[in-house]
Amino acid sequence: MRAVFAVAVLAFAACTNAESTGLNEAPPNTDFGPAFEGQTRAPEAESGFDLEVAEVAVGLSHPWAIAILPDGRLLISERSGRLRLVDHVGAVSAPVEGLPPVDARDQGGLLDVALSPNFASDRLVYWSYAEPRGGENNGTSVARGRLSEDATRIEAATVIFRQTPDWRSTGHYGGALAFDRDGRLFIALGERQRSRPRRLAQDVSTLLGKVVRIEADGAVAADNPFVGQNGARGEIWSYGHRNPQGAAIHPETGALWTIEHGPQGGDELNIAAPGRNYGWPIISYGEEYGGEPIGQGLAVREGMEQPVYYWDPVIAPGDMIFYQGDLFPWRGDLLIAGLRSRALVRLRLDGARVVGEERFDLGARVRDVEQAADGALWVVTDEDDGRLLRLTPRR
Ligand SMILES: [Ca+2]
Repeated sequence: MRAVFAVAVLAFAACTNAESTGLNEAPPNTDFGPAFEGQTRAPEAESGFDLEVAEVAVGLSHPWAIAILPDGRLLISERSGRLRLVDHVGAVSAPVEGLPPVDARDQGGLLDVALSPNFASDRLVYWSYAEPRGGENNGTSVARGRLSEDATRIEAATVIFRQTPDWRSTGHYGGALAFDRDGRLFIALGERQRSRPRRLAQDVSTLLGKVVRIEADGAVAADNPFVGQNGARGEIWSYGHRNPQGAAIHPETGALWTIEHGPQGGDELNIAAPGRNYGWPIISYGEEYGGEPIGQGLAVREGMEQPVYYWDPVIAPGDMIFYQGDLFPWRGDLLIAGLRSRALVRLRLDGARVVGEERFDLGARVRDVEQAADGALWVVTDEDDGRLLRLTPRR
């Protein structure tokens, strides 16, 4: 079955080449130095090959996320609010029915999609989205529902989580979803971009600029760090985040790694540990878009966590995975969808340290990356005429 899949894709798809390019040598926007060696600008890690890029599907409207079904078909969210099923030859389905309305303006819409860890038996699909909350207000919400046997509709869609407070903003929703090994769901949440709500990333009585952790049915996970603390929300796992659109569970440690957009400079890779403060908007390796400092212009403060790695200039990260296949010689590496960098970004890791970086130029904003069962990579491009690409090593 898998071999047929590969042959069919190669027979139907137009193939091009994506080169391994050098790193961005442009000067940083800020004068900050790293807090430890290797925290930024790791040496280039050259794989020694380019990527074969097969264009498997086109015509997707700003696709955001890919979830791979057990049979190899793909569920793909479009920011405009539609969920599509894409089959093994790239045929795109009519929109899957049964999703609640989304507020599809600017950065908002239908965002991440994740399958239940028990999907083979419960067929539950989880998705994050910008939920209209009345007037011009909205907020990031997560719903789940059962994918019908014929995969044409979501049955019994239920909202299991709502970020509060609502805000009148169309930016910084975050939205990344990741199930931990115990079947609990992490949701990474942005701080809604405007100057007032962004300060609330430091306020644990709100859910702006947080990573939260809930049971699969939406209940607060009882062992969360702020459970039982007066004035704090029990959903919170970690805080001080800006706009995290990527999350992945480390395959060996089980820890949650997140990646978030910085301002001008200051994209961050973090290991999100329970109860910890990741600093935004008190510390950052970036600056305001006009060049002014963020707050007091600090990158380090006691009691606030340092990123594992940061970028200045930014790559603008979408989602990411830890590569676990054999098709590429990259087992354990982090593969990151690069939006502004228009690249697949690879980080070579040594434990919790980044020891090398490589970029493959895909010539378009890359929103999501997933690993197929055969080790090939699926990516989607954030375009009006968004594309589903299958990447393999070109040797
Ligand atoms: Ca931070």
